[in-house]
Amino acid sequence: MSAGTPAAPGYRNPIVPGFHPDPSVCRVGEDYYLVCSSFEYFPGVPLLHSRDLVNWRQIGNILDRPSQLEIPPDADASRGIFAPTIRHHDGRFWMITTNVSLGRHLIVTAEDPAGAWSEPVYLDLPHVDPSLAWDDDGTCWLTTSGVDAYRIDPDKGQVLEGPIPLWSGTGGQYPEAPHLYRIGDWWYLLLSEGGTHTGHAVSVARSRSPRGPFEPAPTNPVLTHRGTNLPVQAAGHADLVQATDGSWWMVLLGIRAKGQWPPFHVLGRETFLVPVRWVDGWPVVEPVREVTAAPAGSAPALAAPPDPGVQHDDFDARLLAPGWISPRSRPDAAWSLTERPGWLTLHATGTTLDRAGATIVATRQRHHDCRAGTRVDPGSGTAGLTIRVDEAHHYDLEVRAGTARVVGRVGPFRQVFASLDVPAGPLVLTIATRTHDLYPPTVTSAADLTAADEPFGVRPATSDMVAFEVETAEGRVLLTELDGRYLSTEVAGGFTGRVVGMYVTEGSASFDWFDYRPATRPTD
Ligand code: 6LW
Repeated sequence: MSAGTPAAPGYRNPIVPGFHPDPSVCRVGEDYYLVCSSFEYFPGVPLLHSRDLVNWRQIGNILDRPSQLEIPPDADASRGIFAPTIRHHDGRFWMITTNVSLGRHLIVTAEDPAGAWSEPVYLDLPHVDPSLAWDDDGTCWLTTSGVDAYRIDPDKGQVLEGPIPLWSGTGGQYPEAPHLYRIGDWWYLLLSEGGTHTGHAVSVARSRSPRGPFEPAPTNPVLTHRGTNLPVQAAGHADLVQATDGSWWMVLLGIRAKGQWPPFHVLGRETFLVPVRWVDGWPVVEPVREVTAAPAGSAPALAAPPDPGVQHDDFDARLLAPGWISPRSRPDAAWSLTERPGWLTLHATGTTLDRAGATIVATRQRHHDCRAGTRVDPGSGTAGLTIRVDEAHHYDLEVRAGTARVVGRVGPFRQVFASLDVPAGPLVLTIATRTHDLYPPTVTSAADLTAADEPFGVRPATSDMVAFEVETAEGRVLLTELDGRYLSTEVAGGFTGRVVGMYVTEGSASFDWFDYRPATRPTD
C-alpha cells in the first residue's frame, strides 16, 4: 500500500465507529484529516488523522477550550456543535461549524492541525451545515443547508454577498450538508436530503459557476439505502476527497441498527467510506458495505476495525486523552490527574445524572459488543460507571456507602435494579454490552459478503443486552443485565449515540484506570 492511498486490497466499515456523525474530510499531501459533529459534548469537533483513509487516529479536538466552545449549562442534549467542515486553503486549515445553542456559525483556523486552533470568528446567518470553498481568484464561498451560498470574507466573518439560492435537491425533505467543489471546469454541489435516518440520500448537481444555475445529475440520488435490506442504513451527509493516486472517495454517515421491529441503533451515526468513480462527468457511488470487497484476484485483508477511541488509560499522563468527553463543559475544578498521581480524581459538580451539570468523563461506545471497566475508589462519595445517551436515558453502576447498585433511567422512569454490599476501598466496575446469542456471526471474510447483505436470519426484539458486574477481592459478581434498546436513538431521539464513562455525583472519587475493549464473548 502506498502512503496516501486507501488501504488495499479491502477494508472494513465503519472507518470511524461509534458516535462520529457528519464527517468532513480534506487531504494535504499524504495526510488526511477528518472531523465530526460533537453536539453538547466538550471538547468539541473530534479531529482524526490518517495516511490511508481507512485507519484513523484521533489527534485532538478542534474546539478544546471554553473561549471556543460555549455550551450553556442548561443546553438540551443534541444541541451545541452541528456538522463541521474541514478544508485546507492558502497554507491554513479551516474549520467551520454551527454552535446551535448560540445560533451562530463559527470559523477557526490553524497552520498545524494538531493545534492550537484560533479563537472563533462568528457569522450570524440562518441554517446549519456550513461549508467553505474557494474560487481560483481567492473568493470564498460559504454554503448552508437550504441550500444557499454567500460570498464571504472568512477572516473577518463578513458577508459580502448573498444569500444566493443554489439548488435544493430532488425534492426530499431537509436539503442539507452541502459542499461545493471545483473539479475540472465544473462546480459540483453535493448535498443530502431525506433526513438523517432511513430516508437519507446523497444528490449532486453541477454548474460552470458557484452562483449556478445548477444542473442535477440524471442519476440522482447518487447514493441512498432507503428501502433496502443493507445492514448499513441512513447513508448520507457526505464529503468527497481525492487520494494521492487520483482515486476519489466519499466519507459519509450511516447507522448499524439491530433487532426488530423497528430496529434500534445504539452507537449513534458512524463514519463510513465508499469508493467513487466518475462516469460522464458525474460521481458514481457504490452501496456502503461493512466489508468492501477486494479487487478481483487479490486476497482480502480484513483486519479488525480500527478503534480511534480510548482503549486503556492508567491516568499517568498530565492531560486527558482527546477521546475523553464530558457533557457541556469540563471545569478545571471538576477533575485532576495530579491530586492523586496515577489516578483520575473527579469532584461532583451536580448531584444527579438525571440533569445537566454532573461530572462525567466518558468515551464513545464504538462496538456493539464491548466491555468497559474502571477501578474506582469511591471514598466517602457517590461514584460509578455510566452508559448513557443523555440525562433521560442512562444506566449506572454506582457505589456509595458500601453498596453497589444498578440504576436505570429511561424517560420519566427511574429504577434501582440490583444492589450488593461491597467492602470499603477500591473495586472494579464493568459494563458489558452483548449481541452474542442474539445475532448470527457478523462478516468474517469477503466470501460472507452476500450473506451480510441479507436481512438477519434471527429476529430478536432488541438491539443488545447490557450487563453490570462488580469485582472485589472476593471475585466477580454479575448484578443484572438490562435490555439495551432503551439506550438507543430510536428511544432517546437526538443526534448523538452512547458513551460510557466515569462519574461522581457526591463528594469526590478517584479512578485508577479505565479499560474499553471490543468483546466477542461475555467474558472477554
Ligand atoms: C446535521 C444534518 C444532519 O446538521 O444531521 O445528517 C444534523 N445530517 O446535516 C445533525 O447532525
